Amino acid sequence: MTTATPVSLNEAVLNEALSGLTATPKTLSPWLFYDERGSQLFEAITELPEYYLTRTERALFATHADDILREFLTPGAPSTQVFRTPDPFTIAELGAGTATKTGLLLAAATRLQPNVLYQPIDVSASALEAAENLAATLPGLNVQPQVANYVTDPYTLRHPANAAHSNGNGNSNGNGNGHHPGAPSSTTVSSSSKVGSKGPMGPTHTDPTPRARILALYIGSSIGNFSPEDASSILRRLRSHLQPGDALLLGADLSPSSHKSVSTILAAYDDAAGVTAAFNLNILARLNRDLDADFNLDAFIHRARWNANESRIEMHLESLIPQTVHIAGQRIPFAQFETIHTESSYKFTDEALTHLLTRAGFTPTRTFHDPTRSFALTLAHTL
Ligand code: AVJ
Repeated sequence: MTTATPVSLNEAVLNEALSGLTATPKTLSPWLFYDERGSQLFEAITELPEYYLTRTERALFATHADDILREFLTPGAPSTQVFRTPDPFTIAELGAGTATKTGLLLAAATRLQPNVLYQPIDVSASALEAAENLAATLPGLNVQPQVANYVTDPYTLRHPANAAHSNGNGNSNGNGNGHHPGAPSSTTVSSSSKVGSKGPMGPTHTDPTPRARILALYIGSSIGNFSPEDASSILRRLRSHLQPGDALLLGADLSPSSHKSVSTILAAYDDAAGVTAAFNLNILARLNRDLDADFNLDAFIHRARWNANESRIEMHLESLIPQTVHIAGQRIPFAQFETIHTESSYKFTDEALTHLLTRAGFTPTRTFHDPTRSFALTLAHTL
């Protein structure tokens, strides 16, 4: 339940600030954005007219929740078939936060299977409380949160017990309420059950033993904050927790195209109301608060740039004047126009996503796009 690093949070903030600000060029890591104030500002960003990412991804869940689950459980099955599954399954989520978008998928999951385990993983315990409240609104959903940083801490993904097996008639019998997916079910079905090769479960489901599986969610374009190398290692690490038949749903923001201009993307990181500027500057306010640093917030300005070579938005804080800042007895000199690089948000082509997933040991099976091809939810199986 705790992070693996013994250092206190403030010590981690100090280490990050000193190493980033004494480097050339100066950087600060995006995790520093998310203190209490920063988390509030990020929530406000997701509601901005310019910030299309959250709203677009939510719409994809609203439209395709059933399609996503069908494709996960029965790859290639036609969407016209009535869809029920007797197999208990887990939905795990890296960086779940408050899990507002995930609610749409969880609601669909509990409609087709009374035995769903939801495992949100997040570094913020308070965010996980909100995720846990989903359990209250969705009967039959078992929530097992884990406080962990999925980049640096160990985490576990649990398969529900394979023995648990309802009668395949879906959730109408109500036996799922409060049922623990990890516990064996009282109803078992013989190996001659209809869950075979011809039924609505599709041709791939030939094993007479129900298989409890994991669908891992890594959504919200969180992957975009990491360099290609780090993104690969996060996905490879996730892959090592999964078995054949499990799958990953990756949510990623897409590169500029004929459907989507660079200026649309830039506006999402430089909104008219200045909320993103406040979010970016809050990183300096945080260093003042937590480390007693003396940044003059009026002497820095928010900058968002499109880096075409790297296919990423970069956020910087630019020093308007030559100045010296003090942190924990250290002098940090700034030249006029010098910047601190605070965040990269990578944007992906479908090909880049396929490449990234394939290198990490996943096989993309289906991608869900919004009509403007701004955002992608890619379902990838493990083989
Ligand atoms: C939370 C990483 C997906 O990169 O779009 C929003 C963070 N930064 N506005 C993103 C963010 C500036 C966001 N992610």
